[in-house]
Amino acid sequence: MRSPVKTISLAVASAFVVFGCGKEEPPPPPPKAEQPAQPPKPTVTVKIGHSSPLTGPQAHLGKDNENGARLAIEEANAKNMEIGGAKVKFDLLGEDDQADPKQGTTVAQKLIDAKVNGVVGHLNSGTTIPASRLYSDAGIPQISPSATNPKYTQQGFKTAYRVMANDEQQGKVLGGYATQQLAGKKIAIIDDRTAYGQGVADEFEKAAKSGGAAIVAREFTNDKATDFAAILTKVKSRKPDILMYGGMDAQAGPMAQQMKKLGVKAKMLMADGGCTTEFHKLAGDAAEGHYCSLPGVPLDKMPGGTAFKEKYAKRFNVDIQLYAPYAYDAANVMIDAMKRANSVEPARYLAELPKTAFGGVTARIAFDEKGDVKDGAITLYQAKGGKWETLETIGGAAPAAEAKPADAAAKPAEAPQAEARPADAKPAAPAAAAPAQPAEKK
Ligand code: ABU
Repeated sequence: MRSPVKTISLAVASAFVVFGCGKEEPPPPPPKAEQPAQPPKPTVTVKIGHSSPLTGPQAHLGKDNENGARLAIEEANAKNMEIGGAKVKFDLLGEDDQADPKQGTTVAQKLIDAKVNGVVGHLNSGTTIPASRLYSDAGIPQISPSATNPKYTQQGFKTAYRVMANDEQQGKVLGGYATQQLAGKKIAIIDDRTAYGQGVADEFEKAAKSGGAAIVAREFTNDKATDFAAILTKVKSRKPDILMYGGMDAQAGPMAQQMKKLGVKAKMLMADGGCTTEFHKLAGDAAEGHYCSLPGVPLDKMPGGTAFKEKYAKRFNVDIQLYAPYAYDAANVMIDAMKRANSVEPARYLAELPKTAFGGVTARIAFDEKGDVKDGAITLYQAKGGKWETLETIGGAAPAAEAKPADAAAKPAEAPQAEARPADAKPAAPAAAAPAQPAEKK
């Protein structure tokens, strides 16, 4: 018979063997149910159309625009974005419209047939305006980086946007500068009869007249011309103190040279089309002392501006010509709207464009009810020692700290925010009013 003490000791000992010494593992958990393999996320190709002159006298500008848009797209692709639950790969479809209105509509139809999700372009007002009707009919959002004729956004198309101040604003600033700061009394005007050249010259003329100047000559040429002797001889006989040219650098450069040769003493004033490094190349030392205006604040005064300049030069092995930063901003604004809409479908992300509040390298970009950039600044430059030297910036958006995005969701996650206007910027009166509500396209 077993003694009770022995029995208890055995029980304790066996309990120690089973649980106490830890040598025996607890039973393994039941096997997990097999996880179903996740199907790979689909990749959607998003086609962004781009159109500019890639041949002819403005090819250097057209390539510059295309490069700006390409850089934005390459950067977006490097981020491996997902939109609407799919991986997206952006593809740039670049077309040559030769700065020709007819070719502009041919190219627009080609891009529509290719089922682009949006268009960055065109470069010229003369191509952008007729193409905009086709994009509108097809419901494809279009953001022009550089077309400045007011008509583009005055047609009532919900699809038409631009990121550059228009010629009404620019002509007014140039006209005011000519009559006030430069005290111009007798002004000659030449334009190239394009939608941009004639349009900006008309706006300048109105402003110069209301500033008290007399228009002593109004002549015109075309955007392929290189010989201006006849019109400059006529202009010289009227003894203007200022000659305003509405047109592009390919004409402005040789015109400046011929002015010097013929002894036309007037100071030349141009809007953005002449505000290029190419103008200096073409005009040589005849460029000295002339003026130009360019929408936006100087790139090196904008957050991300200098970095953009360096990235651009490294990627393309050339310096920025003129509108590349605007094309970069236009493409980024489009991608930003797709992200906020969580859709690359034109109809879906188009609804987000009016709510844009994007810190670009050229400006803090928000749109008014027509699709024009709000509070667009204009900067004036003078040719000195072979380059454009900044004089002053007029107008411009309020600093980001004050300018709230239209809504929280509209705030871009990755883009730099414009933090400050350059020190020499003069805010236009309405600039203090930060955009509070998204502008509904009318
Ligand atoms: N912004 C001047 C050049 C482009 C245009 O034709 O409007």
